[in-house]
Amino acid sequence: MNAAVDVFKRNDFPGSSLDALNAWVAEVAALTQPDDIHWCDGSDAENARLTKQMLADGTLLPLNPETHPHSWLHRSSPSDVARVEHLTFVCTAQQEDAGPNNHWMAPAEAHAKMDALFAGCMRGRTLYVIPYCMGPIDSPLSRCGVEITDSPYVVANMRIMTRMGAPALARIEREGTFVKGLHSTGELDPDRRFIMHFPDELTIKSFGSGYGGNALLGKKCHALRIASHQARSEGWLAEHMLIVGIENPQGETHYIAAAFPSACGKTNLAMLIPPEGYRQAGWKVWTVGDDICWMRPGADGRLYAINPEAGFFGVAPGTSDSSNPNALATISHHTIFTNVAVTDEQEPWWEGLDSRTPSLDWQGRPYDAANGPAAHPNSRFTVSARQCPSYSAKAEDPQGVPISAIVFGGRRASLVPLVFEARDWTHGVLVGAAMGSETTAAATGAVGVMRRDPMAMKPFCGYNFADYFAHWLSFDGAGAKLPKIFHVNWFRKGGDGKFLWPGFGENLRVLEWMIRRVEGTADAVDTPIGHLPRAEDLNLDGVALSDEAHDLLFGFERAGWQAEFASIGEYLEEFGARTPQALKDEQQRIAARLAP
Ligand code: GTP
Ligand code: SPV
Ligand code: MN
Repeated sequence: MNAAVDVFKRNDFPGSSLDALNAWVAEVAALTQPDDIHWCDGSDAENARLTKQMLADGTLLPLNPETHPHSWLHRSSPSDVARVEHLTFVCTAQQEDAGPNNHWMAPAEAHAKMDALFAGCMRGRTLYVIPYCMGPIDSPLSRCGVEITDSPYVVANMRIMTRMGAPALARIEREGTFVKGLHSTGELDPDRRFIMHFPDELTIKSFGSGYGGNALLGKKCHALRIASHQARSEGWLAEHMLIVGIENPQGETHYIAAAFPSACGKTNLAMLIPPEGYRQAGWKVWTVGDDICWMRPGADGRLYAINPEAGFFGVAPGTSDSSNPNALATISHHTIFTNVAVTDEQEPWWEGLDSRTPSLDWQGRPYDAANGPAAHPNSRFTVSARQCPSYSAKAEDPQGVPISAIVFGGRRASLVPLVFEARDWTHGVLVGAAMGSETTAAATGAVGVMRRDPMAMKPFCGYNFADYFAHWLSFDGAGAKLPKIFHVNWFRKGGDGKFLWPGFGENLRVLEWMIRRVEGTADAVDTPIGHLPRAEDLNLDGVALSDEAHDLLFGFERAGWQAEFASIGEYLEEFGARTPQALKDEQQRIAARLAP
């Protein structure tokens, strides 16, 4: 057993949560039979040791140290490259509490199934104990967890993505509660792979995958599925949202939280660089978070948000000096790349980066266009948020940032205009609940299929969506000063199949309109689906839009929306009597207004 065990084993605090932690570690070790146990302290020395070991055994491959210092490439198993929604379960006592939006298994059955997989699985391996904190260490909004894993790659990623190690352990000792996450890569066999959540026990068991959201348990498993469940009973929200601060030339900053489904633009919007004219005028953009947002009402009635993560696990393809220069600067050193291609000069490469041709594809084969893209479409970078040039000092503020606007959005090739504003909170919750988007490579399965993805939480809500919608509605109480709610669509296509809106940095033009709506200084037209800007209500200086683009981005298509609202009504029915009446009423009110 590792000497570090004794450093942290604190049996001299009987009844403290470290007692519970020690007992759990001992129980897991008895089940999984590791050769060694290592308690992670999060130190540089520990990270250097693990990196050396992973470089020696091929888990990590070196990249060009001149162009990408302290950066490594990891190639995952080709059958383990994305989240697996069909193998992800929420195990509540009653199936109805998980809802039709989740796969469900009875807790006893799920534990038995998982414990059989975990039995003896760490023989010949080291068991790593990773204490971590989601959110700033000293924030009342933060929550701690401990992940046990046999993957050093997971340790290295969790060190970047969370506040990991000794300070988290100290908070766990103080607080007495933590989320238990047990993970093993197993044999990486898709037929022996499950991601199980036990929200009532604050427990996660994940077996058979080493990839992203399946294996870095602080992220989707803890900070969304378990946390959403906790948030419901404790009166807050755990959301799949970026948080960005927009500073106007007067030096005032509005914070915006935006929920887009996986691979639909959160990282990009969180780091956007203002268009030239905006930069000259003095606009600035501050990144608080790119994937997850925990919010709760403050004493003044406003919603305050923290980013529970400390790093970015971002999509590589499409990241370039023109689309997202901040991301490119962020990942120029101390970055782990997963499933990207490499050039002759050992530099990481992906589609959309530049015009070079890579030498090896994501599987390490000589690049051949006949094999498909060089980088996997869901290839990613893991990097500390502190390396981001636009990282906001407020991201470390224990109180969080006040949210002025909430934005929902998806990939919609047709119908949905560039932006519209909900009339009030209830309408906004319906806009979120009715969100639709085309599926992406972030999860295994078909790509480009339109599905409902309420609040971008379809794969991540740890309980019945009907109860989740009711929870959202419940924030509209006495004294609440809630953000305005908007919907955007950066992905509307024209007759030629091309995107009509330039997107990326130009999205600031839409955010400015939202902020001016919040301040009461911008116009809009009332339509049945909400308040729509006319093209002249946005600053479009320097943007060349065709007549078709004008019509489709700012237009309202009554017939199409009638069909959309019929489909939204059917969707709400899927949750039966549990769907909040206020939401059904709102859907019917709008459907009636849409009637010819
Ligand atoms: P997850 O990390 O999976 O949750 O994804 P995300 O929501 O952070 O998405 P991300 O910002 O990484 O963008 C995903 C893909 O969408 C990339 O290929 C981007 O280039 C592309 N994208 C992002 N923003 C825009 C935009 O404004 N317009 C267009 N056309 N594409 C965009
Ligand atoms: C997503 O799919 O929404 C991600 C990547 O952010 S993962 O961590 O794999 O969930
Ligand atoms: Mn995500």
